[in-house]
Amino acid sequence: MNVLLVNPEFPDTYWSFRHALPFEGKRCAFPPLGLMTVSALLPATWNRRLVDLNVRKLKTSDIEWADIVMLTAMLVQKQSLREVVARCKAMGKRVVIGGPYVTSTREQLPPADHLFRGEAETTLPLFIADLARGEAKPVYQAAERPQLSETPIADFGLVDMKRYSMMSVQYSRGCPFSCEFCDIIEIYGRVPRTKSNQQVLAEFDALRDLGWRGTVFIVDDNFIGNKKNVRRLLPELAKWQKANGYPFSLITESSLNLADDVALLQNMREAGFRRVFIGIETPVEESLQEAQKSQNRGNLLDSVKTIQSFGIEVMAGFIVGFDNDPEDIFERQIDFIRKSAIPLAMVGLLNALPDTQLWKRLEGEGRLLGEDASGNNTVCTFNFKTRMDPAILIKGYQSIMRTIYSPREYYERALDSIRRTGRQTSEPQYKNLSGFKALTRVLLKLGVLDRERKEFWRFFTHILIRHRDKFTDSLRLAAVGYHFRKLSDAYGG
Ligand code: B12
Ligand code: SF4
Repeated sequence: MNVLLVNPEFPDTYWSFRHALPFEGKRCAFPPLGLMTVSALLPATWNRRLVDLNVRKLKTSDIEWADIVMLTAMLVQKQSLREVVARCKAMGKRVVIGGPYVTSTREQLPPADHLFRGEAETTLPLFIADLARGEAKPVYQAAERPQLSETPIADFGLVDMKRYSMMSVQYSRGCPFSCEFCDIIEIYGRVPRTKSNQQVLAEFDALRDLGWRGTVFIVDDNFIGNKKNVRRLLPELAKWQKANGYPFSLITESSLNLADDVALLQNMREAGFRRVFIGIETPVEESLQEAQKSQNRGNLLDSVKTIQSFGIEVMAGFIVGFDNDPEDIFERQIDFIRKSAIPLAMVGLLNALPDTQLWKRLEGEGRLLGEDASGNNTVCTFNFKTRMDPAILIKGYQSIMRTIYSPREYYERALDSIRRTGRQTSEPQYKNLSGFKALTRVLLKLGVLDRERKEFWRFFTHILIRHRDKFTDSLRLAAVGYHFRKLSDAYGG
Protein backbone atom coordinates (compact mmCIF):
# COMPACT_ATOMS: atom_id res chain seq x y z
CA MET A 1 0.00 0.00 0.00
CA ASN A 2 1.39 3.43 -0.97
CA VAL A 3 0.20 6.24 1.29
CA LEU A 4 0.67 9.86 0.35
CA LEU A 5 0.38 12.24 3.33
CA VAL A 6 -0.30 15.84 2.37
CA ASN A 7 -0.14 18.98 4.50
CA PRO A 8 -2.14 21.75 2.76
CA GLU A 9 -0.79 25.25 2.30
CA PHE A 10 -0.97 27.92 5.04
CA PRO A 11 -1.81 31.52 4.24
CA ASP A 12 0.49 34.30 5.31
CA THR A 13 -0.21 34.57 9.07
CA TYR A 14 1.80 35.41 12.18
CA TRP A 15 2.80 31.86 12.76
CA SER A 16 3.83 31.17 9.19
CA PHE A 17 6.93 33.34 9.81
CA ARG A 18 7.03 33.44 6.04
CA HIS A 19 8.96 36.69 5.70
CA ALA A 20 11.55 35.64 8.30
CA LEU A 21 12.29 32.18 6.90
CA PRO A 22 14.42 33.27 3.90
CA PHE A 23 16.96 34.78 6.33
CA GLU A 24 17.54 31.29 7.71
CA GLY A 25 17.35 29.65 4.30
CA LYS A 26 14.28 27.67 5.44
CA ARG A 27 10.99 26.96 3.70
CA CYS A 28 8.67 26.46 6.65
CA ALA A 29 8.66 27.07 10.39
CA PHE A 30 7.25 23.76 11.71
CA PRO A 31 6.72 20.27 10.30
CA PRO A 32 3.21 18.73 10.29
CA LEU A 33 3.36 16.71 13.49
CA GLY A 34 -0.23 15.45 13.12
CA LEU A 35 0.61 13.73 9.82
CA MET A 36 3.91 12.40 11.12
CA THR A 37 1.96 10.86 14.01
CA VAL A 38 -0.66 9.42 11.67
CA SER A 39 2.15 7.90 9.63
CA ALA A 40 3.58 6.21 12.72
CA LEU A 41 0.17 4.62 13.35
CA LEU A 42 0.08 2.96 9.91
CA PRO A 43 1.27 -0.63 9.34
CA ALA A 44 5.05 -0.83 9.04
CA THR A 45 4.74 -2.61 5.69
CA TRP A 46 2.96 0.34 4.01
CA ASN A 47 5.07 2.76 1.98
CA ARG A 48 4.64 6.40 2.90
CA ARG A 49 5.59 9.71 1.33
CA LEU A 50 4.88 13.10 2.91
CA VAL A 51 4.39 16.26 0.87
CA ASP A 52 4.15 19.51 2.80
CA LEU A 53 2.79 22.11 0.39
CA ASN A 54 4.51 24.77 2.46
CA VAL A 55 7.80 23.24 1.42
CA ARG A 56 7.26 21.90 -2.06
CA LYS A 57 4.62 21.46 -4.78
CA LEU A 58 2.45 18.38 -5.06
CA LYS A 59 3.40 16.64 -8.30
CA THR A 60 1.00 14.63 -10.41
CA SER A 61 3.48 11.75 -10.11
CA ASP A 62 3.07 11.87 -6.29
CA ILE A 63 -0.67 11.35 -6.65
CA GLU A 64 -0.22 8.66 -9.32
CA TRP A 65 2.10 6.79 -6.95
CA ALA A 66 -0.47 6.72 -4.14
CA ASP A 67 -3.13 4.14 -3.33
CA ILE A 68 -4.44 6.34 -0.52
CA VAL A 69 -4.04 10.06 0.03
CA MET A 70 -4.30 11.31 3.63
CA LEU A 71 -4.67 14.98 4.42
CA THR A 72 -4.74 17.02 7.61
CA ALA A 73 -5.98 20.60 8.02
CA MET A 74 -6.48 23.48 10.38
CA LEU A 75 -9.23 25.96 9.60
CA VAL A 76 -6.73 28.25 7.88
CA GLN A 77 -5.79 25.49 5.43
CA LYS A 78 -9.32 24.71 4.26
CA GLN A 79 -9.02 26.30 0.82
CA SER A 80 -5.88 24.38 0.01
CA LEU A 81 -7.44 21.20 1.48
CA ARG A 82 -10.39 21.55 -0.90
CA GLU A 83 -8.12 21.97 -3.91
CA VAL A 84 -5.98 18.93 -3.11
CA VAL A 85 -8.99 16.71 -2.37
CA ALA A 86 -10.57 17.73 -5.69
CA ARG A 87 -7.33 17.01 -7.56
CA CYS A 88 -6.88 13.58 -5.99
CA LYS A 89 -10.52 12.61 -6.44
CA ALA A 90 -10.33 13.62 -10.12
CA MET A 91 -7.47 11.11 -10.43
CA GLY A 92 -9.63 8.41 -8.86
CA LYS A 93 -7.78 8.14 -5.55
CA ARG A 94 -9.11 7.08 -2.16
CA VAL A 95 -8.92 10.19 0.00
CA VAL A 96 -8.88 10.35 3.81
CA ILE A 97 -9.08 13.61 5.79
CA GLY A 98 -8.63 14.47 9.48
CA GLY A 99 -7.23 17.06 11.87
CA PRO A 100 -8.62 20.03 13.84
CA TYR A 101 -10.62 21.58 10.96
CA VAL A 102 -12.33 18.33 10.05
CA THR A 103 -12.98 17.65 13.74
CA SER A 104 -14.52 20.97 14.64
CA THR A 105 -16.14 22.53 11.59
CA ARG A 106 -19.84 22.64 10.86
CA GLU A 107 -19.21 23.56 7.25
CA GLN A 108 -19.64 21.18 4.36
CA LEU A 109 -16.39 19.25 4.07
CA PRO A 110 -14.71 18.41 0.76
CA PRO A 111 -15.83 15.10 -0.75
CA ALA A 112 -13.27 12.72 0.78
CA ASP A 113 -13.98 8.99 1.02
CA HIS A 114 -13.27 8.81 4.73
CA LEU A 115 -13.16 11.46 7.39
CA PHE A 116 -11.75 11.26 10.87
CA ARG A 117 -13.10 13.35 13.70
CA GLY A 118 -10.92 13.57 16.77
CA GLU A 119 -7.61 12.00 17.58
CA ALA A 120 -6.58 9.02 15.48
CA GLU A 121 -4.79 6.75 17.96
CA THR A 122 -7.81 4.49 18.46
CA THR A 123 -9.70 5.04 15.19
CA LEU A 124 -6.93 4.55 12.64
CA PRO A 125 -6.33 0.89 13.65
CA LEU A 126 -10.09 0.28 13.15
CA PHE A 127 -9.94 1.87 9.69
CA ILE A 128 -6.95 -0.27 8.71
CA ALA A 129 -8.76 -3.43 9.78
CA ASP A 130 -12.00 -2.35 8.02
CA LEU A 131 -10.06 -1.52 4.87
CA ALA A 132 -8.46 -4.96 4.82
CA ARG A 133 -11.98 -6.48 4.92
CA GLY A 134 -13.22 -4.07 2.24
CA GLU A 135 -15.58 -2.43 4.72
CA ALA A 136 -14.00 0.94 5.46
CA LYS A 137 -16.59 3.43 6.73
CA PRO A 138 -17.11 7.02 5.57
CA VAL A 139 -16.78 8.51 9.08
CA TYR A 140 -14.57 7.58 12.01
CA GLN A 141 -15.37 9.41 15.20
CA ALA A 142 -13.13 8.81 18.21
CA ALA A 143 -15.44 7.63 21.00
CA GLU A 144 -13.17 9.05 23.67
CA ARG A 145 -9.92 10.93 23.90
CA PRO A 146 -7.05 8.43 23.88
CA GLN A 147 -4.39 8.15 26.53
CA LEU A 148 -1.15 9.52 25.12
CA SER A 149 0.59 6.27 26.02
CA GLU A 150 -1.07 5.11 22.77
CA THR A 151 0.78 7.75 20.76
CA PRO A 152 3.80 6.38 18.92
CA ILE A 153 7.00 8.33 18.26
CA ALA A 154 6.22 10.53 15.28
CA ASP A 155 7.82 9.60 11.96
CA PHE A 156 10.27 12.51 12.10
CA GLY A 157 12.38 10.98 9.34
CA LEU A 158 9.52 11.48 6.88
CA VAL A 159 10.19 15.18 6.44
CA ASP A 160 13.24 16.89 5.05
CA MET A 161 14.36 18.45 8.34
CA LYS A 162 16.70 20.91 6.65
CA ARG A 163 13.67 22.74 5.24
CA TYR A 164 12.23 23.59 8.67
CA SER A 165 13.40 26.06 11.26
CA MET A 166 12.06 24.03 14.21
CA MET A 167 11.02 20.51 15.03
CA SER A 168 7.90 19.71 17.08
CA VAL A 169 7.32 17.33 19.95
CA GLN A 170 4.08 17.01 21.90
CA TYR A 171 4.02 16.24 25.61
CA SER A 172 0.39 16.86 26.50
CA ARG A 173 -3.02 17.55 24.99
CA GLY A 174 -5.84 19.53 26.57
CA CYS A 175 -6.02 22.39 29.06
CA PRO A 176 -7.72 22.65 32.47
CA PHE A 177 -8.98 26.23 31.93
CA SER A 178 -12.18 27.30 30.22
CA CYS A 179 -11.56 30.45 28.20
CA GLU A 180 -14.78 31.25 26.38
CA PHE A 181 -13.29 31.69 22.91
CA CYS A 182 -11.02 28.64 23.01
CA ASP A 183 -11.61 25.60 20.83
CA ILE A 184 -8.68 23.64 22.27
CA ILE A 185 -10.79 22.51 25.18
CA GLU A 186 -13.59 21.45 22.85
CA ILE A 187 -11.25 19.49 20.56
CA TYR A 188 -8.68 18.13 23.04
CA GLY A 189 -10.56 18.34 26.34
CA ARG A 190 -10.22 19.93 29.76
CA VAL A 191 -8.32 17.10 31.37
CA PRO A 192 -4.72 17.44 30.24
CA ARG A 193 -3.30 14.10 29.16
CA THR A 194 0.47 13.66 29.15
CA LYS A 195 2.99 11.27 27.71
CA SER A 196 5.34 9.47 30.05
CA ASN A 197 8.84 10.84 30.63
CA GLN A 198 10.23 7.85 28.74
CA GLN A 199 8.08 8.65 25.70
CA VAL A 200 9.31 12.24 25.58
CA LEU A 201 12.94 11.27 26.03
CA ALA A 202 12.58 8.65 23.29
CA GLU A 203 11.31 11.40 20.95
CA PHE A 204 14.26 13.61 21.91
CA ASP A 205 16.58 10.66 21.21
CA ALA A 206 14.94 10.14 17.84
CA LEU A 207 15.42 13.78 16.84
CA ARG A 208 19.01 13.77 18.05
CA ASP A 209 19.76 10.54 16.17
CA LEU A 210 18.34 12.02 12.98
CA GLY A 211 20.85 14.85 13.39
CA TRP A 212 18.51 17.61 14.52
CA ARG A 213 20.19 20.44 16.44
CA GLY A 214 18.45 23.69 17.33
CA THR A 215 14.94 24.64 18.34
CA VAL A 216 12.29 22.15 19.42
CA PHE A 217 8.75 23.40 19.94
CA ILE A 218 6.85 21.48 22.62
CA VAL A 219 3.50 21.98 20.91
CA ASP A 220 1.26 21.54 23.94
CA ASP A 221 -1.91 23.53 24.35
CA ASN A 222 -0.75 24.41 27.83
CA PHE A 223 2.57 22.85 28.85
CA ILE A 224 1.79 23.31 32.56
CA GLY A 225 -1.78 22.00 32.26
CA ASN A 226 -0.80 19.02 34.38
CA LYS A 227 1.73 20.56 36.75
CA LYS A 228 2.22 17.43 38.78
CA ASN A 229 3.51 15.48 35.79
CA VAL A 230 5.49 18.42 34.39
CA ARG A 231 7.35 18.69 37.68
CA ARG A 232 8.43 15.09 37.23
CA LEU A 233 9.39 15.55 33.60
CA LEU A 234 11.53 18.68 33.83
CA PRO A 235 14.47 17.27 35.84
CA GLU A 236 14.63 14.37 33.38
CA LEU A 237 14.71 16.76 30.45
CA ALA A 238 17.44 18.80 32.12
CA LYS A 239 19.47 15.64 32.69
CA TRP A 240 19.05 14.59 29.07
CA GLN A 241 20.05 18.01 27.76
CA LYS A 242 23.16 18.06 29.91
CA ALA A 243 24.18 14.54 28.94
CA ASN A 244 23.75 15.42 25.27
CA GLY A 245 25.45 18.82 25.34
CA TYR A 246 22.25 20.90 25.16
CA PRO A 247 21.35 20.10 21.55
CA PHE A 248 17.87 21.66 21.76
CA SER A 249 16.60 25.07 22.66
CA LEU A 250 12.99 24.63 23.80
CA ILE A 251 9.86 26.67 23.18
CA THR A 252 6.38 25.98 24.44
CA GLU A 253 2.93 27.44 25.17
CA SER A 254 1.66 27.98 28.67
CA SER A 255 -0.89 29.85 30.73
CA LEU A 256 0.25 32.97 32.58
CA ASN A 257 0.00 31.34 36.02
CA LEU A 258 3.42 29.88 35.15
CA ALA A 259 4.71 33.08 36.77
CA ASP A 260 3.31 31.97 40.15
CA ASP A 261 5.57 28.94 40.27
CA VAL A 262 9.17 29.95 40.68
CA ALA A 263 10.41 26.38 41.20
CA LEU A 264 8.82 25.32 37.93
CA LEU A 265 10.38 28.27 36.13
CA GLN A 266 13.77 27.38 37.54
CA ASN A 267 13.33 23.80 36.30
CA MET A 268 12.25 25.03 32.89
CA ARG A 269 15.33 27.17 32.59
CA GLU A 270 17.53 24.21 33.48
CA ALA A 271 15.77 22.02 30.94
CA GLY A 272 16.59 24.55 28.20
CA PHE A 273 13.31 26.45 27.76
CA ARG A 274 14.12 29.77 26.12
CA ARG A 275 10.76 31.02 24.88
CA VAL A 276 7.17 30.62 25.94
CA PHE A 277 3.98 31.70 24.21
CA ILE A 278 1.25 32.92 26.56
CA GLY A 279 -2.35 33.92 25.97
CA ILE A 280 -2.46 37.28 27.73
CA GLU A 281 -5.33 38.52 25.53
CA THR A 282 -6.05 41.89 27.14
CA PRO A 283 -5.07 44.16 30.03
CA VAL A 284 -8.78 44.98 30.58
CA GLU A 285 -10.08 43.15 33.63
CA GLU A 286 -13.74 43.21 32.54
CA SER A 287 -12.83 41.65 29.19
CA LEU A 288 -10.77 38.95 30.92
CA GLN A 289 -13.77 38.18 33.10
CA GLU A 290 -16.03 38.04 30.06
CA ALA A 291 -13.58 35.60 28.45
CA GLN A 292 -13.55 33.53 31.66
CA LYS A 293 -9.80 33.89 31.75
CA SER A 294 -9.54 33.84 35.52
CA GLN A 295 -5.97 32.54 35.45
CA ASN A 296 -4.79 35.93 34.14
CA ARG A 297 -5.12 37.69 37.44
CA GLY A 298 -3.02 40.09 39.50
CA ASN A 299 -0.48 42.37 37.92
CA LEU A 300 -0.01 40.94 34.44
CA LEU A 301 3.08 43.04 33.72
CA ASP A 302 4.78 41.71 36.83
CA SER A 303 3.95 38.15 35.83
CA VAL A 304 5.58 38.66 32.44
CA LYS A 305 8.63 40.17 34.10
CA THR A 306 8.97 37.23 36.46
CA ILE A 307 9.03 34.76 33.57
CA GLN A 308 11.55 36.89 31.66
CA SER A 309 13.79 37.01 34.73
CA PHE A 310 14.32 33.25 34.27
CA GLY A 311 15.90 33.84 30.89
CA ILE A 312 12.72 32.93 29.04
CA GLU A 313 11.51 35.27 26.30
CA VAL A 314 7.76 35.82 26.47
CA MET A 315 5.72 35.77 23.28
CA ALA A 316 2.03 36.46 23.66
CA GLY A 317 -1.38 36.56 22.05
CA PHE A 318 -3.65 39.61 22.41
CA ILE A 319 -7.26 40.01 21.36
CA VAL A 320 -9.46 43.01 20.64
CA GLY A 321 -13.20 42.86 20.08
CA PHE A 322 -14.53 41.67 23.44
CA ASP A 323 -17.96 43.04 24.41
CA ASN A 324 -16.41 44.78 27.41
CA ASP A 325 -13.58 46.45 25.52
CA PRO A 326 -13.60 50.18 26.35
CA GLU A 327 -13.10 52.86 23.71
CA ASP A 328 -9.46 53.28 24.62
CA ILE A 329 -8.70 49.55 24.26
CA PHE A 330 -6.29 50.15 21.38
CA GLU A 331 -4.10 52.58 23.34
CA ARG A 332 -4.22 50.27 26.36
CA GLN A 333 -3.06 47.29 24.35
CA ILE A 334 -0.22 49.30 22.80
CA ASP A 335 0.80 50.57 26.22
CA PHE A 336 0.76 47.10 27.73
CA ILE A 337 2.76 45.55 24.89
CA ARG A 338 5.30 48.36 25.11
CA LYS A 339 5.75 47.97 28.88
CA SER A 340 5.83 44.18 28.79
CA ALA A 341 8.87 43.97 26.48
CA ILE A 342 7.17 41.25 24.46
CA PRO A 343 8.69 41.48 20.98
CA LEU A 344 6.40 38.90 19.37
CA ALA A 345 2.95 40.16 20.22
CA MET A 346 0.32 38.42 18.15
CA VAL A 347 -2.68 40.71 18.15
CA GLY A 348 -5.88 39.42 16.61
CA LEU A 349 -9.55 40.29 16.28
CA LEU A 350 -11.94 38.15 18.27
CA ASN A 351 -13.74 35.59 16.16
CA ALA A 352 -16.05 32.80 17.23
CA LEU A 353 -14.62 29.38 16.44
CA PRO A 354 -17.15 26.60 15.87
CA ASP A 355 -18.53 24.85 18.94
CA THR A 356 -16.78 27.07 21.46
CA GLN A 357 -18.65 28.48 24.44
CA LEU A 358 -18.38 31.86 22.73
CA TRP A 359 -19.99 30.46 19.60
CA LYS A 360 -22.86 29.02 21.66
CA ARG A 361 -23.42 32.27 23.58
CA LEU A 362 -23.44 34.37 20.43
CA GLU A 363 -25.74 31.88 18.72
CA GLY A 364 -28.12 32.22 21.69
CA GLU A 365 -27.93 36.00 21.43
CA GLY A 366 -28.60 35.84 17.67
CA ARG A 367 -25.29 37.52 16.90
CA LEU A 368 -23.60 34.96 14.65
CA LEU A 369 -23.26 36.02 11.06
CA GLY A 370 -23.55 32.50 9.71
CA GLU A 371 -19.97 31.75 8.74
CA ASP A 372 -17.10 29.82 10.22
CA ALA A 373 -14.24 32.08 11.21
CA SER A 374 -11.45 32.14 8.65
CA GLY A 375 -9.16 30.78 11.37
CA ASN A 376 -6.78 33.60 10.58
CA ASN A 377 -7.49 36.25 13.18
CA THR A 378 -5.30 38.86 11.52
CA VAL A 379 -7.69 39.14 8.59
CA CYS A 380 -10.00 42.06 9.29
CA THR A 381 -13.32 40.26 9.35
CA PHE A 382 -15.78 39.24 12.08
CA ASN A 383 -18.16 36.31 12.06
CA PHE A 384 -20.41 37.86 14.71
CA LYS A 385 -22.05 41.21 15.49
CA THR A 386 -19.58 43.06 17.67
CA ARG A 387 -20.62 45.52 20.40
CA MET A 388 -18.21 48.17 19.18
CA ASP A 389 -18.68 49.49 15.66
CA PRO A 390 -16.69 47.01 13.50
CA ALA A 391 -15.21 49.86 11.46
CA ILE A 392 -13.76 51.39 14.65
CA LEU A 393 -12.47 48.00 15.76
CA ILE A 394 -10.71 47.39 12.46
CA LYS A 395 -9.22 50.87 12.38
CA GLY A 396 -8.06 50.52 15.99
CA TYR A 397 -6.64 47.07 15.35
CA GLN A 398 -4.69 48.36 12.38
CA SER A 399 -3.33 51.20 14.46
CA ILE A 400 -2.07 48.70 17.06
CA MET A 401 -0.31 46.68 14.35
CA ARG A 402 1.24 49.74 12.72
CA THR A 403 2.46 51.08 16.05
CA ILE A 404 3.89 47.97 17.67
CA TYR A 405 5.66 46.83 14.53
CA SER A 406 7.04 50.20 13.54
CA PRO A 407 10.80 49.53 13.55
CA ARG A 408 11.63 51.91 16.39
CA GLU A 409 8.98 50.42 18.73
CA TYR A 410 9.80 46.86 17.79
CA TYR A 411 13.57 47.09 18.17
CA GLU A 412 13.08 48.91 21.47
CA ARG A 413 10.92 46.05 22.79
CA ALA A 414 13.37 43.47 21.47
CA LEU A 415 16.21 45.20 23.31
CA ASP A 416 14.15 45.42 26.51
CA SER A 417 13.38 41.73 26.23
CA ILE A 418 17.06 40.91 25.73
CA ARG A 419 17.95 43.01 28.78
CA ARG A 420 15.34 41.30 30.92
CA THR A 421 16.13 37.74 29.89
CA GLY A 422 19.63 38.10 31.23
CA ARG A 423 23.04 36.87 30.23
CA GLN A 424 23.24 33.23 31.14
CA THR A 425 20.81 31.87 28.60
CA SER A 426 21.86 32.61 25.05
CA GLU A 427 20.87 30.16 22.33
CA PRO A 428 23.20 27.26 21.55
CA GLN A 429 26.00 28.11 19.13
CA TYR A 430 24.83 26.02 16.20
CA LYS A 431 21.46 27.81 15.89
CA ASN A 432 20.40 28.34 12.29
CA LEU A 433 20.72 32.07 12.39
CA SER A 434 24.21 31.94 13.76
CA GLY A 435 25.42 30.68 10.42
CA PHE A 436 27.52 33.01 8.38
CA LYS A 437 25.06 32.92 5.49
CA ALA A 438 22.19 33.95 7.73
CA LEU A 439 24.19 36.80 9.20
CA THR A 440 25.06 38.02 5.72
CA ARG A 441 21.42 37.89 4.66
CA VAL A 442 20.26 39.85 7.71
CA LEU A 443 22.97 42.46 7.31
CA LEU A 444 22.32 42.86 3.60
CA LYS A 445 18.54 42.94 3.78
CA LEU A 446 17.96 44.83 7.03
CA GLY A 447 21.21 46.77 7.27
CA VAL A 448 21.66 47.82 3.66
CA LEU A 449 18.56 47.40 1.50
CA ASP A 450 15.78 48.09 4.02
CA ARG A 451 14.35 51.59 4.21
CA GLU A 452 14.40 51.28 8.00
CA ARG A 453 18.11 50.37 8.16
CA LYS A 454 18.89 53.23 10.55
CA GLU A 455 16.76 51.58 13.26
CA PHE A 456 18.38 48.23 12.59
CA TRP A 457 21.86 49.66 13.09
CA ARG A 458 20.79 51.40 16.31
CA PHE A 459 19.57 48.03 17.60
CA PHE A 460 22.53 46.07 16.31
CA THR A 461 25.10 48.49 17.68
CA HIS A 462 23.53 48.14 21.13
CA ILE A 463 23.77 44.38 20.83
CA LEU A 464 27.41 44.50 19.76
CA ILE A 465 28.35 46.83 22.60
CA ARG A 466 26.27 45.46 25.48
CA HIS A 467 24.77 42.08 24.64
CA ARG A 468 27.23 40.22 22.45
CA ASP A 469 26.24 37.02 24.23
CA LYS A 470 22.76 37.47 22.76
CA PHE A 471 24.01 37.90 19.21
CA THR A 472 22.10 34.91 17.80
CA ASP A 473 18.91 35.89 19.59
CA SER A 474 19.16 39.40 18.25
CA LEU A 475 19.50 38.21 14.64
CA ARG A 476 16.45 36.00 15.10
CA LEU A 477 14.48 38.86 16.59
CA ALA A 478 15.48 41.21 13.78
CA ALA A 479 14.39 38.66 11.17
CA VAL A 480 11.09 37.96 12.92
CA GLY A 481 10.47 41.69 13.37
CA TYR A 482 10.75 42.06 9.61
CA HIS A 483 8.12 39.33 9.17
CA PHE A 484 5.73 41.11 11.51
CA ARG A 485 6.34 44.44 9.82
CA LYS A 486 5.48 42.88 6.46
CA LEU A 487 2.29 41.45 7.98
CA SER A 488 1.32 44.75 9.50
CA ASP A 489 1.92 46.40 6.11
CA ALA A 490 -0.49 43.84 4.66
CA TYR A 491 -3.12 43.96 7.41
CA GLY A 492 -2.37 47.27 9.01
CA GLY A 493 -4.38 49.40 6.57
C1 B12 B 1 1.86 23.42 16.87
C2 B12 B 1 0.66 24.20 16.43
C3 B12 B 1 0.84 25.08 15.43
C4 B12 B 1 2.20 25.24 14.78
C5 B12 B 1 2.55 24.16 13.80
C6 B12 B 1 1.47 23.63 12.94
C7 B12 B 1 1.89 22.45 12.10
N1 B12 B 1 2.59 22.65 11.02
O1 B12 B 1 1.58 21.32 12.44
C8 B12 B 1 2.07 26.65 14.21
C9 B12 B 1 2.77 27.52 15.21
C10 B12 B 1 2.63 26.91 12.83
C11 B12 B 1 0.57 26.88 14.24
C12 B12 B 1 0.01 27.92 13.60
C13 B12 B 1 -1.33 28.23 13.63
N2 B12 B 1 -2.25 27.59 14.35
CO1 B12 B 1 -1.88 26.02 15.38
N3 B12 B 1 -1.63 24.70 16.66
C14 B12 B 1 -0.60 24.02 17.00
C15 B12 B 1 -0.96 23.08 18.15
C16 B12 B 1 -0.61 23.74 19.47
C17 B12 B 1 -0.34 21.71 18.07
C18 B12 B 1 -0.46 21.04 16.70
C19 B12 B 1 0.15 19.69 16.75
O2 B12 B 1 1.24 19.47 16.28
N4 B12 B 1 -0.54 18.75 17.40
C20 B12 B 1 -0.08 17.42 17.60
C21 B12 B 1 -0.77 16.47 16.65
C22 B12 B 1 -0.32 15.07 16.95
O3 B12 B 1 -2.16 16.60 16.85
P1 B12 B 1 -3.17 16.82 15.64
O4 B12 B 1 -2.58 17.65 14.59
O5 B12 B 1 -4.47 17.21 16.18
O6 B12 B 1 -3.28 15.35 15.02
C23 B12 B 1 -4.06 14.32 15.62
C24 B12 B 1 -5.53 14.30 15.19
O7 B12 B 1 -6.07 15.57 14.89
C25 B12 B 1 -5.57 13.38 14.03
N5 B12 B 1 -5.26 13.86 12.69
C26 B12 B 1 -4.66 14.99 12.31
N6 B12 B 1 -4.55 15.02 10.97
C27 B12 B 1 -5.05 13.89 10.50
C28 B12 B 1 -5.17 13.41 9.21
C29 B12 B 1 -5.73 12.16 8.99
C30 B12 B 1 -5.84 11.64 7.60
C31 B12 B 1 -6.19 11.39 10.10
C32 B12 B 1 -6.77 10.06 9.87
C33 B12 B 1 -6.09 11.89 11.39
C34 B12 B 1 -5.53 13.12 11.58
O8 B12 B 1 -4.59 12.42 14.37
C35 B12 B 1 -3.52 13.02 15.11
C36 B12 B 1 -3.16 12.06 16.23
O9 B12 B 1 -4.24 11.92 17.11
C37 B12 B 1 -2.50 22.99 17.95
C38 B12 B 1 -3.27 22.55 19.13
C39 B12 B 1 -3.28 21.04 19.24
N7 B12 B 1 -3.49 20.55 20.41
O10 B12 B 1 -3.13 20.29 18.30
C40 B12 B 1 -2.83 24.36 17.39
C41 B12 B 1 -4.00 24.53 16.42
C42 B12 B 1 -4.01 23.38 15.47
N8 B12 B 1 -3.66 25.76 15.73
C43 B12 B 1 -4.67 26.53 15.49
C44 B12 B 1 -4.59 27.81 14.88
C45 B12 B 1 -5.87 28.63 14.86
C46 B12 B 1 -3.42 28.28 14.30
C47 B12 B 1 -3.19 29.60 13.56
C48 B12 B 1 -4.28 29.97 12.58
C49 B12 B 1 -2.98 30.74 14.56
C50 B12 B 1 -2.83 32.12 13.90
N9 B12 B 1 -3.86 32.90 14.00
O11 B12 B 1 -1.86 32.42 13.30
C51 B12 B 1 -1.85 29.37 12.86
C52 B12 B 1 -2.04 29.02 11.37
C53 B12 B 1 -0.95 28.30 10.70
C54 B12 B 1 -0.05 29.13 9.88
N10 B12 B 1 1.18 28.66 9.68
O12 B12 B 1 -0.35 30.14 9.37
C55 B12 B 1 -5.93 25.91 15.99
C56 B12 B 1 -6.74 25.29 14.87
C57 B12 B 1 -8.22 25.57 15.00
C58 B12 B 1 -8.99 24.86 13.91
N11 B12 B 1 -10.21 24.49 14.25
O13 B12 B 1 -8.54 24.67 12.82
C59 B12 B 1 -5.38 24.89 17.04
C60 B12 B 1 -6.29 23.68 17.27
C61 B12 B 1 -5.16 25.63 18.36
C62 B12 B 1 -6.06 26.77 18.66
N12 B12 B 1 -7.29 26.58 19.03
O14 B12 B 1 -5.64 27.87 18.57
N13 B12 B 1 -0.05 25.99 15.00
S1 SF4 C 1 -5.50 28.80 28.74
FE1 SF4 C 1 -5.22 28.73 26.50
S2 SF4 C 1 -5.58 26.59 25.90
FE2 SF4 C 1 -6.35 26.85 28.00
S3 SF4 C 1 -8.53 27.26 27.74
FE3 SF4 C 1 -7.50 29.23 27.83
S4 SF4 C 1 -7.03 29.80 25.68
FE4 SF4 C 1 -7.54 27.60 25.75
